[in-house]
Amino acid sequence: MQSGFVFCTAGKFMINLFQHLRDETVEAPLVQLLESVINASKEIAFRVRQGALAGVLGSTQDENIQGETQKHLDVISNQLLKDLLLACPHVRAIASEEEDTVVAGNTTGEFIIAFDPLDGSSNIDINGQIGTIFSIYRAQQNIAANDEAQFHQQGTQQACAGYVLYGPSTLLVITTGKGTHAFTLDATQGTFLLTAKNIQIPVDTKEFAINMSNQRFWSENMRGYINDLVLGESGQRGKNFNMRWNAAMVGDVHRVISRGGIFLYPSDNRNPKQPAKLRLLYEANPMALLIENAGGKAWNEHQRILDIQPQALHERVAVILGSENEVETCLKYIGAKQ
Ligand code: AFP
Repeated sequence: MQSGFVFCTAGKFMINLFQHLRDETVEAPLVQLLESVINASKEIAFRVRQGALAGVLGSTQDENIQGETQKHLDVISNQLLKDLLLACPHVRAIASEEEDTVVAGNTTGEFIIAFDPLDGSSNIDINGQIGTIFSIYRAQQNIAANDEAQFHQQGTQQACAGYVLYGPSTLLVITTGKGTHAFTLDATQGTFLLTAKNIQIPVDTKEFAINMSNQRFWSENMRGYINDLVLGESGQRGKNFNMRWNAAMVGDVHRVISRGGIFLYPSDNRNPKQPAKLRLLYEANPMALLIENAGGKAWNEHQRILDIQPQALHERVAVILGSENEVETCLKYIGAKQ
């Protein structure tokens, strides 16, 4: 393990991730598990930076269990995380967007981890934002390592959640329950350095993120809410809103965490078998914990995301998260009882 303070390229002494985790008195097994996630993400970041030179662009011939075509980088990222996590003695089981079922690890491991190895796959080939999202829970003693019931824990039980955003710089945003913090990868030293401590999301916003092309499939109430945002000063909201959409939750949530906003992926009636798009275990729950620990709010259309009792490994939920007052306004429009 490296020493806690690093002289970074900007010429300042900064706290590295592992010193920060020691300051937060995070237990050693969890720190070791996080080291595996970090090592995998640094490998992924390197390949992302190399792009076509690393031969990581393009699609495979395969589909994952969700019926989505896998990209080479999805498969590579999943394999890197899987190999490093299964080699960690503290991991009892893993669940991944790219794995049909739970993969058992060490039967005495204290933790389980769910992850989306490469969120925003459609951005890979256009050099856009992509990321890795993860969610860590304590393993349940009376349940077998390969039993998916290990993962049927509410989001409130997460011991740690985070994402690594592979953008112009590589960022780790993480919470172990004591605030949400951001670390920037100093590529010259291979070290994540603390660059934003105790992030606080503004309670109000004038920015929203939603895939507008789906509006004909939303509920009437959701259409009404978005319509009033679009009407701006001329509508009943009385202020103008701006719209942004990255098509990678990790990029959109990072913007919300950085400067406020509301991010929505509502339920829709495009496909009766799939009333929502985002996955509870490795997209909605970790993002909800990061958002709440930064002072924001994260709901589906009926309840707090972190209170949802998971029923299945790859289940999907509607997501409305971000600046507290705006999320509450949206929930009023759609008739959610808060
Ligand atoms: P992948 O996990 O398959 O890369 O999908 C990304 C995603 O689940 C999420 O990150 C985005 O918010 C959303 O899909 C984008 O969906 P649209 O295709 O509707 O823009």
